[in-house]
Order: sequence, then structure tokens, then C-alpha cells
Amino acid sequence: MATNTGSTTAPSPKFKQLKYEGFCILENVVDEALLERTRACVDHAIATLDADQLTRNVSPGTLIDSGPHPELAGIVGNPTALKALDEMGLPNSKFWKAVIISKPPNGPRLYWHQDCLMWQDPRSYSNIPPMIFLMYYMEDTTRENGCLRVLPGTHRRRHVLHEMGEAHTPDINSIENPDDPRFLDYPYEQDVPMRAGDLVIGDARMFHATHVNMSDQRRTVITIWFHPLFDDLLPATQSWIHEGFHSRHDSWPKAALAEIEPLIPHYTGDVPPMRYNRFPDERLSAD
Ligand SMILES: O=C(O)CCC(=O)C(=O)O
Repeated sequence: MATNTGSTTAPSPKFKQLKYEGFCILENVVDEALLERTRACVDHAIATLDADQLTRNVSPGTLIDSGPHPELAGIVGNPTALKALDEMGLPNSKFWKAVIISKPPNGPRLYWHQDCLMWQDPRSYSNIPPMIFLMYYMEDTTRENGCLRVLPGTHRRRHVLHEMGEAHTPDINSIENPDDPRFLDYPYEQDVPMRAGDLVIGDARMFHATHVNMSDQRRTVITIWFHPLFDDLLPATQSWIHEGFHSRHDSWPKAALAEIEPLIPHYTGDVPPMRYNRFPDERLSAD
């Protein structure tokens, strides 16, 4: 399968960091108006949240799906971020879904996990991520209010955490076992404190987690899932992204869909969607 970066020029420093470490940060990519609009959407989503949802997902936080929240279209389609991705050599990104993840005061750690769902696709064993996250924090984050933590390099190297179970199952999301080793510290982990208005782009294959929110304020991130170089993914992967997007967002108002128009996946073949697969096979080694 031909996989290229879509660029003939030298890779940018940001792309190099994403390629070797698994993440990079872009500063000042959201203006105050867009932040305010997104915060209003977050306020509404949290106000109408079913109380059980937070109990079931106490480790990550609210985990509110983008489907019922077309006001997220502004931040999802943020043209500054899309231009930056193109310039980094990751054009033709398609949108799967976004999630509003709000950690209440004293919200616990989020466990270590990676979110790649297409480990059967050869792209998952290449230097071009099959799936990336764009995380926009609504507040400045620090170790005190539960900032992101990452394990650089784990997107391309096998780690002991790969053997520790699947992410986002009910038991780990609800912290059935507080002694689960996915809540521990690991050598070489790195804090990623963020400023509201900046953007962290990460490879979905990289292990990431968060600290406890020890503050008395909630701390919210919008996680947005993109699939760069969509046409280079396997047909079954494209078909799955297409279905995941359209089943959630086709009912968004026309104006919201217009804001994300370049990101809408269109798979026109007849291959059925893949079955999601969160586990790498022997093609991922520890070297
Ligand atoms: O809450 C955070 O800061 C990180 C969220 C996260 O890990 C995810 O969306 O996969």
C-alpha cells in the first residue's frame, strides 16, 4: 500500500516530534470567541448529563459523545488546526467523533491507555498515524488539576502496558480495581500541561493518562479523533470511519455540517466496516 506524507518538502519540527515522540503542541490556535462558544456547549452538555454516566466513567470523566452536540462543529472544524495538519504533511484528515471529557473537582486519575482501534490495518505499523487526537483544553492545566501525561515513543514500540487489558471497558472506566497497574507511574512518563487556546496533537497509538484533579474546579478537554490520509487506509477501515461519523452526525444542522465539510468521510465502496481492534499484533516490537 502506498503511504506518503502528502508532502515533498522537509518534515516540519512539529511533524518530527509527532513522528518520534507521538505528540506535539501547537500554540494559540483557538481565539477567545471559539473558546467561549465551546465552553457554552460544554456547560449545556454537563448540565443535561445523566448522573450515572459520570459514575460509570469516573476514571476518564464525563465522556460525552459529540453526536447530540452540533455546537462542537466550530472547534472540530477549526481551520487553523486543519491548515497546520496539512502543513505538517498530514492532509486529508477525516473526522470520526469527538468527546467532551470533564473531570470534576477531585476526579481521579485516568488510567494509561492507547486508543488505536485499527491495529489490523498496515498503517498502524507505519510512521503515518492511522488515527490522531486533537485535544483542546477549556482551562489551563497543570499537575494540580489533572493534566495529561504521555509515554513518548510507545506509539511505535511495544510496552508492558500493551498486555494489561483493553481501554474503556466498564470495569476500568468505573475503577472496579483501584490497584490495577494501569493507574501507576511508569519510567519516562511526561506531564503535558496545557494552556486553553493551545492544541495537543497526539498519535492514538501512544499511551496516555492524566493526573488526579486536586483543584476545586472542573477541568475539561474536547478530544477530537481524526484519520489523516484517509484514502490510504484499508477499505474496511474507511468504511468503519464513514459509518461511525454518519451514524452520529448526519442529523447535525446544515450550518454545523458546513463548518466541518472538508472533514466528512465519504467511503463509496461496498466493503463492510472493520471490527474494531485495540490490540497490536507481532508487527509491533519492543525495539
Ligand atoms: O482527559 C484528558 O486530559 C485526556 C483524555 C484522553 O485520554 C482521551 O480522550 O483519550
